[in-house]
Amino acid sequence: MSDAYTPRPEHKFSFGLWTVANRGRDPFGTEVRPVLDPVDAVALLAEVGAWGVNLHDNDLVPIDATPAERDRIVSDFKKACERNGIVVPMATVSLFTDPVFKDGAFTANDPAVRAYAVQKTMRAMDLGAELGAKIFVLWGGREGTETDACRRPDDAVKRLREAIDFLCEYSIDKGYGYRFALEAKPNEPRGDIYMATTGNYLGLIPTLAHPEMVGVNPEVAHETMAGLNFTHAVAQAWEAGKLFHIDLNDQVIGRYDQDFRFGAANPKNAFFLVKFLEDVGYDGPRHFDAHAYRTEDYEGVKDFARGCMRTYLILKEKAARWNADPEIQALVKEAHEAGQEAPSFAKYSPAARDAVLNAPLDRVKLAARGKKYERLDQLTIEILLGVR
Ligand code: GLT
Ligand code: MN
Ligand code: MN
Repeated sequence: MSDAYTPRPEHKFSFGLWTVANRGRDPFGTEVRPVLDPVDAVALLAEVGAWGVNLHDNDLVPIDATPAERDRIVSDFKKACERNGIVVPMATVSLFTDPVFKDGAFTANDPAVRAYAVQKTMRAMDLGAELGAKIFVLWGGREGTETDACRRPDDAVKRLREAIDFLCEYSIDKGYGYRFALEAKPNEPRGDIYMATTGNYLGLIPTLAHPEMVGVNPEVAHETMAGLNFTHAVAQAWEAGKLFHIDLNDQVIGRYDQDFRFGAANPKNAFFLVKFLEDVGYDGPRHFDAHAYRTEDYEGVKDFARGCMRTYLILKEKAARWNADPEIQALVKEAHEAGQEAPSFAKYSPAARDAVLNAPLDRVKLAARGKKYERLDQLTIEILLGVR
């Protein structure tokens, strides 16, 4: 049965191979689900109604595969995508799993490790291009430290820049047309990761050789782990024209990296996020970088994947309801109205300067005005709880 909450291709819902094929291993326990072959993961995604699948190089091709094995695996996977009507919008590279990256990848102290990381990324870019990906995510999970005795942190920034600049040139050289999306995280698996927040990357990007090719891939859980407001980070990225991709999931502040189903932990935050993305018309993939609870079998994994998309669509409908609610809109309008005659400072001129300097603004009267945000927030909650 299809309803307003049924996922459709135009919603651009995607999942990583590593998300639905996640086997539930954690630092204290082994895998609880059997291996899910990438071909079967594609079929599962089609069954639940997803649009796209994303992958790390080694989610699909084992790190020690021969060229012949690689070609066979890639060809089988391409056929599975075609058969199931699933696209590959984004590709990425694992620069964190193999022991070679224990001291970092692009920022490692050993120049041969850094070169290997760049080489591995170039090959992952070849793979992604072969599958049709136009977005390339770089998540520097190992680019950090347990002890800052190991290197100067500003050297790490320089090494990161050098690698990204080289990879941009490779994309241009090969005509791949990639847009790189950099993903921040404050910690885990390293004690501290250099690029801890989306804001760190927004500061790095203008210093790159090809800033126009590089944006960000903010993740709900990562910004939340840092105790930050995710929607604010997304909004700044959007306003800077840098929201190239997004990782949707959920997370409780102060916990380990939970990667919960979208909206599972904090539906109110998820609501403001969905409302923002829909209000501004973000048209990139809505990628779920999350995984099912360790209690689940593969039927539960389908419940998890369906739940991510359904919650997004429910919140999208709630956002439309919020935007159409006359009482809410009247409160929003009132909150933006000037409390007194307000001179404009949108553009500097001698006249504007004098108007601002001489305006008889009464701060005590302005401060006395209530903003009615209690009422506004309660109405929001009532929409979310389904009584409005
Ligand atoms: C890993 C990480 C994610 C990143 C993925 C891309 S892999 O699962 O936890 O946040 O987006 O490398
Ligand atoms: Mn992620
Ligand atoms: Mn995560």
